[in-house]
This record gives sequence, structure tokens and C-alpha cells, in this order.
Amino acid sequence: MGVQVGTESDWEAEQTLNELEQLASTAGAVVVDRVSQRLSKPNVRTFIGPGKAEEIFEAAKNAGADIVFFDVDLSPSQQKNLEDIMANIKILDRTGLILDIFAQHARSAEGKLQVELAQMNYILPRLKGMWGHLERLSGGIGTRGPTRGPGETQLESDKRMIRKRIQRLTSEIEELKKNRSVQRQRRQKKGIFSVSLVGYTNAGKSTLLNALTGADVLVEDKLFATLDSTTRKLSVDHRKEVVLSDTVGFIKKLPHQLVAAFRSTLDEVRMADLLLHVVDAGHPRMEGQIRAVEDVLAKIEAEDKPQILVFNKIDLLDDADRERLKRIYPESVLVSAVNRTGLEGIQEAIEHELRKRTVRLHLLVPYTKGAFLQRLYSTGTIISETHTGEGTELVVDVPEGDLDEYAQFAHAGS
Ligand SMILES: Nc1nc2c(ncn2[C@@H]2O[C@H](COP(=O)(O)OP(=O)(O)OP(=O)(O)O)[C@@H](O)[C@H]2O)c(=O)[nH]1
Ligand SMILES: [Mg+2]
Repeated sequence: MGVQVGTESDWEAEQTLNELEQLASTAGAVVVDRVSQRLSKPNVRTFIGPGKAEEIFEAAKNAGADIVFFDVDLSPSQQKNLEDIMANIKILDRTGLILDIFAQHARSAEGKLQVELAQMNYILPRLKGMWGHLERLSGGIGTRGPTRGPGETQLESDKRMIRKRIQRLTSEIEELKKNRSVQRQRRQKKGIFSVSLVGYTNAGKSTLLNALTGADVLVEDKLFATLDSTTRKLSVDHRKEVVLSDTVGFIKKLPHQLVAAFRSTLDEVRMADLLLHVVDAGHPRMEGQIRAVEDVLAKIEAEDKPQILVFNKIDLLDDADRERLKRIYPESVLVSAVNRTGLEGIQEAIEHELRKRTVRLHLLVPYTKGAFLQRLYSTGTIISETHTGEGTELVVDVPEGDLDEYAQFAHAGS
């Protein structure tokens, strides 16, 4: 069930419904029918109009459907009201569906904890609806008054249990997060430069990690194939060690429960020195996907990181499309991760980024080393310069990569 709210175009609505269908089949469902409705504003009780809900119920029954997926976020009461209308049919909203996929794909201990935390936070406000069902089934009259029915007592104790579980999960995740940040600090201390792959789900991040580093991360034509981060060494032409990390993909309206629960995984992105934003250049909603990724980056406070835009899957484009991309995004790199073409462009872009990093040095250059001084003028930025009896004393910002060369002239007093 797709809903076009406000000014969303038919094309846009069609594309988002396609994405919902892809999410549904990734979760293991077989889609038998698609319906959409245009709304100026959502109905408070049922989101879509109640008449439309009846209509969908009929269609779903006739098609033998078990579930109706809604491409919006339903409030707990809207979900319950819809379930009341559509007896024996499960109602799942976009967030519920994405959570289900995450639950199926979580492999690592940390991933599983994070998914469960997100699920618990999703379920908590929805418990009432679940118990409401049972109450009405088991009698009805009299259970709704000021006296507490058995369902309500059960509800209270379930809520307590879930809250406890949430606390427990939060502290276990916190524990793992500490380990992760120790590892990260070790890398930082060693001066390792860390690059993170980010991008819309299915853009080809894992394929690119594999192509660039020889890693063996699972690649699938499925949404959210990767949930855990993998970090591998990347060889670039620079004295600094560089690592590349792959992690969970983003999606339009990534559920906030997941963003919150995946904080520690997403820290990898937040702490990176450079982001490679991988884009599926062959996707019809490419621009919308770029925006969605930027939205998520803003949510995790990583929007100001240095970023290289990498257009992947260019094997699916013709020459005109490629030229158009280059024109609109002149700073970008065009690659095909499966065909391993254009990868040197990524290496160069990373090297370029590394060269931009400078360190401030205090040097004393003897007058006999005129050529060296010339080189300093051309590659470094002179902050101050004085001529002394022993030579030229300089404070200068030089590229990190050239550090070794200058070591011999380090000023004794610095
Ligand atoms: N044609 C084409 N397909 C590609 C290319 N790179 C990746 N793919 C395909 O795109 C699909 C997704 O690739 P992944 O590497 O799993 O994408 P991902 O970004 O890691 O996706 P998630 O982990 O699910 O978020 C797979 O079917 C890949 O084979 C490419 O350069 N060209
Ligand atoms: Mg992946």
C-alpha cells in the first residue's frame, strides 16, 4: 500500500512503491498486489481513508494475502485500527518491515543486540494494541471499565519486562562500544588514515570494498545485505597506512530506532577521516538516494566530513550518461566495482585527500641547502621565516607525506 501525501509526484510514488516491494521480497514475502492512494493529509485513525481500508481488505482476502505492507510509518493506534478492520491480516509499516529484514540479516553479536534494541523500542508503544486484541477476544464487555482486566495486568508486566530488556541491551552494546573505541584509538595513535564507505543500500559498497582490498564480504542483490562493519587495509601510494571500512547501508526514512540502536556501528562513519559516498549510478532514483544518504549523515553528525562521491555501476550507463554525470559532478569518480574499472580514480582521490593534510614544523635550513628551501616554498606554506647566523629558521606547514624528508632539519628548540 503506497500513499502519496501532499505534492509527491506519481513517478516518485511509483518508485517508492517499487522500493517497498523490493523490501518485502528481501524479507521473504511474495507480492501479489499493489495499491496506492493520494491523500492531502493522513487520517488520524487509519492513515488511509476507512473506505480505502475496507477496499484493500477485500482485495487482500481475494488474493489470499497474509500481510499488508504500508509504505509509511503508522502510529501504534493507526496500526491497531487497521488490524481491527482487516481481520486475520497482519499490518506492517515501513519501519516494521525494515526491522524484520535487519533481524534476519544480523550475524555478529553486536549486530543482533542492536537489532533487538531497535525492535524492543518499536514494540513497546505497540504492546497495548496487541493486548487490546486479546481482551476483546476473551469476553469484551466489562473489561474496559475502571477495573483492570487481566489483559491490562499482563500488559503492565510485559512492559516492565521489555523496559528491563532495553536497559540490559543498552548496557551490553555500551560494553562492546568501549572495545570498538579502544581499537579506533589504537589506529588513531598509529596515525592510520581511515576511510569509510557510505551509501544507499545496494549501491555496491561491499563489492567495492572487495575490489579495492581483496576482502570477501557478502555481496547480494538484496537490501541490507551488510549490517556489520568490516575494515581492511588499503594500499595507496603514501607513507601513511590507510584502512577502508564497509558498513550498513542507508535508505530513505531509515527508522530512527535503527539509527539510535546502530550508533556504535555508525560511529565508524562518524570517526572516519574521509567518506567514500557510493552511488548506484544506474538507479532511476539516484538523486533521491544521494539526498537520503546525506540526510542520514546529518542525523549521525557526519555531514561535514570530507567526502568523495563515487558513482558505481557505470557499466550500466551509456557514454552520454557518463559525460552528463562528469559535468554535473566534476569532482566525482566513476567506477564499475564488478568490472573493476575506474578504481585507480578512487586511489588518486584518496591520495589527493592525504596530500591536503599538513603538519606544522619548525625547521632550521642551512644556507648551503638552497635547493631544499626552494622545494619548501613550492610544496609547503610558510608561516614565518627569519634569517639567523646558522641558516633560515622557518615555521612551515608541509604535507604529511613529506614528513620524513624534513626530519633532518628539525629545529633543536622545537
Ligand atoms: N552492474 C553492476 N552491478 C554492481 C556493481 N557493483 C555492485 N553491483 C551489484 O549490486 C548489488 C549490490 O551490491 P553490494 O556490494 O552487495 O551492495 P551494498 O552497497 O554493499 O549493499 P548492502 O550491503 O545491501 O547495503 C549486487 O548484486 C552487486 O553484484 C557494478 O559496478 N555494476
Ligand atoms: Mg554490503
